Amino acid sequence: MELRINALRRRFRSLGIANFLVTRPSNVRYLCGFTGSNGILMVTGHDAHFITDGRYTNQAGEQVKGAGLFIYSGGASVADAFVRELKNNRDIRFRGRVGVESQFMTVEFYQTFRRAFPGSTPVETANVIEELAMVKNSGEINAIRRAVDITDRAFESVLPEIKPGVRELELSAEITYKHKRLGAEKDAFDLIVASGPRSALPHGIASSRKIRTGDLVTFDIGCIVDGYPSDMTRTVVVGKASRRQREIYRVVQEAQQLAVEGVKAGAKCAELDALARQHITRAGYGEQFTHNLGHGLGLEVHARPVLGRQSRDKLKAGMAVTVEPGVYIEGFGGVRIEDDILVTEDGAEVLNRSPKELLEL
Ligand SMILES: [Mn+2]
Repeated sequence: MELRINALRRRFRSLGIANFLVTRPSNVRYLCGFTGSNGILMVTGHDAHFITDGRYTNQAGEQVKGAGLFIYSGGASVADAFVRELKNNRDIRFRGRVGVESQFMTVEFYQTFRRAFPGSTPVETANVIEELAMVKNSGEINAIRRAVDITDRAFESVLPEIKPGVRELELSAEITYKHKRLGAEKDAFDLIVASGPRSALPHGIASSRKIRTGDLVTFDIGCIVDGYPSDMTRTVVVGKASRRQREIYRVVQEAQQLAVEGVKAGAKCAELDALARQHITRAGYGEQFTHNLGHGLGLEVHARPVLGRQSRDKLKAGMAVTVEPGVYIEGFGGVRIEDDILVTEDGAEVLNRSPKELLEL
């Protein structure tokens, strides 16, 4: 944790910032280890201070590393408590420009801070910690590997259950159950099980729709181990695939493979997106690939780097990313295939083992 706080300090100093106020929960966790829902971290030029409320006294004592601990009680907001602590506590010395996470600080907090410290200037920043967190250490990579393995096994175990008459929610419940039985903390997000025409919804969270013969069914599933996610998508056909289903599946699978083969340290994320997108566009489905190619995996499921057309990110060894092209045709259905991939010095390691050939169940 000290290493991470030091890295942040070097980074914000290079931006001409004297202190940094961390309000995004996953960034607080990344820097000091706290997993609760209410807590903020102030990193100054020479130390760090964590503040949370009385519900988390024990938890913060056990988890927080590398920062002084302040617990407040009563109904005050964390912003009020924080300002009070800064003003009253002589151990905390801070002055000058304070970096804030502009996407993750409430207006209330911002205003409270400005009123309390009119001489201090909040500096709006974005993605400072998210960029420090892109390259994973071995512990983080291990957690991702375990999450991916659990999701692979959960998917394998649900395959025999995919039959006409079964509801999407029953299948997602089975996967959730398997995730937890196999050692995950929880699902990484609301699981997507999207069948028939619903498979054309890129984020079709499982519904009460019953599976029918001839349906495409998209599973976008993932779990959390030690805070880190898996995130995998597979699309299957119930019964025999039609020519059109087969054709779309082939295009998406080829596009996915092209992009996966391009993953290596130094690759430009925008160019990886282009590899897949050009293939899909040549096949006539470019307009139906309506999202980015993929994203980094971290304490947030959708983390940096961004694998998309506008991205300026470049891959480095130790990053974990998804590659997940899709084609979605309204009223007909859609196909998406997604793997989790570890970027290595000389290429990439696809972590998922689930089959990618078209499964006709
Ligand atoms: Mn994903």
